[in-house]
This record gives sequence, structure tokens and C-alpha cells, in this order.
Amino acid sequence: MNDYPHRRYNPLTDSWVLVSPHRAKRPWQGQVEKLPAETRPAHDPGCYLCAGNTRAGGIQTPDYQDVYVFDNDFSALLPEKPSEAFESPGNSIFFQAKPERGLARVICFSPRHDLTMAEMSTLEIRKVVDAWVQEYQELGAKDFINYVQIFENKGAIMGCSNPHPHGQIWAQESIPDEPLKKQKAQLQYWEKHGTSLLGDYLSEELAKNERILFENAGFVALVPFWAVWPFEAMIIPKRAMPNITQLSDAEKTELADAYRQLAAMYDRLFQTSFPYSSGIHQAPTDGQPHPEWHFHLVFYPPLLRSATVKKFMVGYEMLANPQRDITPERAAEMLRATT
Ligand code: H2U
Repeated sequence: MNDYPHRRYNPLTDSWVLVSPHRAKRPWQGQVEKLPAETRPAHDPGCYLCAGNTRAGGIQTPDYQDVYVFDNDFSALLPEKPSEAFESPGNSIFFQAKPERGLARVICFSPRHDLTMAEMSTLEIRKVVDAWVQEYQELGAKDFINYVQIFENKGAIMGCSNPHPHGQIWAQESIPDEPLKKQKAQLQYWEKHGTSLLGDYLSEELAKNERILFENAGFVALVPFWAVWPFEAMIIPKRAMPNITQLSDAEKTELADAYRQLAAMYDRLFQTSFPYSSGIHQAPTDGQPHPEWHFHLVFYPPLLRSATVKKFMVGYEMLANPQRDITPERAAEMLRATT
């Protein structure tokens, strides 16, 4: 399996990835990314997320001390119902559309413009975890919010508009496609086995110990068997919990520790502030208990072989299905070797 092309199955999303380990050494003469500027000030007067500065629409960001959450000034979703009857273009199955209500928030992880999660302390990230829990609870309690997506988009290469450490929360009426796929798979598994899909997967991964990056008392970080992105990783709680509100006090700190450790591991890999999109997949907030859900974090970093060469999800990936060269086992080995 280390040398021969093969397909791997992702039981969480019911999808496949093509692995081509023999191609890992192919030469690269394509696009090389520019490295972002190395040093940033602790406070940037031109940054809309720094304390005391003015945001779009003239709103002043307060002089916050640790974590600061605000409603996105350019929210992709709106809480109000459409004022006029929503016109779906006819009864045809080819032209289906429906209004979608929701809210979007921005979460500043720290007032320090020059830090990232990799450089923040566990105690500082713990405050971010507390804010995530509060937001999930508060947004999820609204009758028109059935799903809360918490995420971080880090690095210009990921389309992030500002290097200030921050994340986003989009909360909406419908369950979006990715979590919906995971919901279906976990429910099917729960109904068949009476146990958590990810809990059982985690036990087997721990026994094999091939793709584990590290663990602490409450969490395991690993490169999943079905990873698509070269250095894709997951942080999975050892205890199956549908959502982050079920975390104990100790587990909240352990989650902060795991996030920091993984982000720092990434930074060491190519000696760069490692870009990624990460986020929490957890149970919908539709009032159901969702015992099938085992919440977890996913990290999708684009870099492939250095700080400047990224993986392009194009061509075959767009037309057929995702493909990777370096195996998940090798990626885990490289990440572990940074410690
Ligand atoms: P990204 O860097 O991941 O794009 O997130 C920044 C968010 O901040 C983005 O969604 C919002 C943008 O809409 N924003 C404000 O809410 N107010 C501003 O003054 C600028 C940007």
C-alpha cells in the first residue's frame, strides 16, 4: 500500500480519495507561493480587528483584552425573513430555491496582531474555546438556527483577508452539505452498532499507532486514513460528545492544548506560519439529542512540499475525485518528526 496506487474510503463523508504514493517524488516547475511578510506589529493602526480601530460602517472595535466576538459587518446570512414573499422560480425540480436565515460572527482570538494560535498559550486559547462554547449555545438556542459552523481560515493563501488571529462563526437554518453527510454516516453507524463511528475508529487508530500525531488526556490528533489534503489532520475527543457544550472544564483546556500543539507542529514542518482552514463539526442545534454525533475538529492545510508549494485541487480532483501523492502515514511521520 506504500508504493501502489489505491483508493481509500472516508466513512464519515461516504467518499473516496485516490492515493498515488509512487508520484511523491515528481519534479515541480509550477506555481510557487510568495511568503507573507515575516514580522507584524503587536498593534496595527490599519487593522480592523485590532483594539480601538474603526471597522466598516464606522463601528469602533473596543479596547478588548483577550477574546472579542462581533457580528460580521458583511454577513453572508441575514436573520430577518424576506420582506416580500420569496419567489421560487416555478414548481420545476430544475429551479429550486428557498430563503435561508442566519447570522455570522467574527471572533478575534487575541488583541495581539502579531500572534497566531500556534504562538498563543494554552490558557489564551482556552478563552477562545470558552467563546466557541458560548456562541454555539447562544446561536444554537435561536429558533431559526439549526446548525452552527465554527471555523478558522488562516493565511493569505487560504483567502484570509487579515493576518490578525481570528475565526468566524456562520449559523443558519439548514444543515450544510459537509456536516449533513457526516450526520447521515454517523446515524447509520449508530443505528447498526449502537456505538460512535469516530469512537470505534479512534480505538483502532490508537491500536495501530501509524497516523497518530499526539494525544493528551482528552484528545487525540491524527492524520486520518482517508486524508485528502497532504497534511490534513483531525482532533478527536476520546469521549464521544455530540457538541462542545458537553466538554468538562479540564477537557476545554485539553482541547486548547491540542489546537496549540497541532498548529505549532504545522509551523515547524516547513518553518513557516502554516496556513489552513480548520473547524468544528458537531451536532445540529435543531433540538434533537443527536447521540450519533461525535464532535471533532478538522484541519485542511494546502501546503504540499514546502512553505511555497501548495497542492492544487484541480483537473482530476475537480472532474473525478480527490487525489494525493504522499501517503497519510508519511505525512504523520513528517509531522511527528518536528517534535
Ligand atoms: P476572513 O479574513 O477569514 O475573510 O474573515 C474576516 C471577516 O471579517 C470577513 O468575513 C469581516 C469580513 O466580512 N469584516 C467585518 O466584519 N468588518 C470589517 O470592517 C472588515 C471585515
